[in-house]
Amino acid sequence: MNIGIVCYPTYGGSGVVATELGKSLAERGHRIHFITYNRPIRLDLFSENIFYHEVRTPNYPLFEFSPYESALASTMVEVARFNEIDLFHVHYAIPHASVAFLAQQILEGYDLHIPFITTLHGTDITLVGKDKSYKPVVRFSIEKSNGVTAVSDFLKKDTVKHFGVKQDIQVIPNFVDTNRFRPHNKDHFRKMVASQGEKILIHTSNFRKVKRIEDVIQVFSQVKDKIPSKLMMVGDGPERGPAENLCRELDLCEYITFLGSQNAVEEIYAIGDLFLMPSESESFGLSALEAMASGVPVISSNAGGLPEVVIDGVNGFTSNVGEVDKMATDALSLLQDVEKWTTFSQAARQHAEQFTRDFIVPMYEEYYQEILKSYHTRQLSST
Ligand code: GMT
Repeated sequence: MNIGIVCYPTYGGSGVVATELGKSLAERGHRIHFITYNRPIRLDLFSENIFYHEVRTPNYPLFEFSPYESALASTMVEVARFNEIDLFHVHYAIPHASVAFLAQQILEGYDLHIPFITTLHGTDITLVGKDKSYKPVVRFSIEKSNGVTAVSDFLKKDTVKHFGVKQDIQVIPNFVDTNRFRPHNKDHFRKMVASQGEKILIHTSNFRKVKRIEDVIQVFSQVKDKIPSKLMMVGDGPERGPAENLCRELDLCEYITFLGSQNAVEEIYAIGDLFLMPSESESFGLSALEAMASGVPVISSNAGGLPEVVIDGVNGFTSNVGEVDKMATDALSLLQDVEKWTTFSQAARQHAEQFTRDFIVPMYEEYYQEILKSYHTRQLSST
């Protein structure tokens, strides 16, 4: 199949999922055309089945904002016309779903009939999508999508509740490459980070308000008061500056390392003892899943779809948003009890195996076939 994938190429979870999906589909013999405004961050390999088309948004003094939507729709049209695209798969509804609809309409004029599938990832529904500045377009473009998937049951329910869409939304959870993310002994690296045998706590995100970075530091502060420990902060974003300030105020700089955005996150998870994710809202929590596949138990909030990934009292602990004291107590209960930690670590890996790439990617392939079939059947009956 020739598939056009549209996504944000940055460090956000939706771009990671889209890129990993495209890479897996290419390995399975499909020809994948990524259409993005930069090379996707995890698109780090050469493959005869992978093509990358950059969306260029030429500027003009009249534009306060470059018209990304028009440039993207035009690129999708060009890619479809000359590469025999069978289907578009767009990730993150805003603005990719409405742009896909526009591209589809333009392509009809060339007698090309190409369905598109929209994958909802989280903030496109739970945060940004609900804003009245975007809501009518988000609802319209979901309804116009030929297929819609959501990364968790929670997200599906939230979409139906807030947008009242009648469409059948297929839940296809996020996935992890369990060969790449796995528990392994990295003693030398561990000693570099924690030379005195300190426990290592990890947080990864795009440092947005919704991630509650302050809670990460407050939980760590309480843990560090009780046992020698270090915190590794991976990623970057608007909340990094305020987080670094808080570390200075709490006199914790010596114990916390801000690593910035990293590609080889599996190396970091492999030396972790706990992963912290106290998010205000989280449709799935892909980085929690990657940590779990590496055998790292998770301390998280119970927001959104997180309880579908982190099973409270089994492979980690969940708490209400903002319950910093409880999160710290739960963290200590694992870090101070080797036997309990080992049980949780094994359970984390086991649970992550249910979301393995080889199991989830075929679900997308089946869904593509289903949508192609129903779309073309409808096309035929309308002519
Ligand atoms: O806010 C982010 O974490 C980025 C955002 C994105 O779309 O790039 O992530 C969302 O999609 C991820 C992949 O499906 C999910 O794992 C994250 O839970 C989700 N983020 C939120 O819901 C806040």
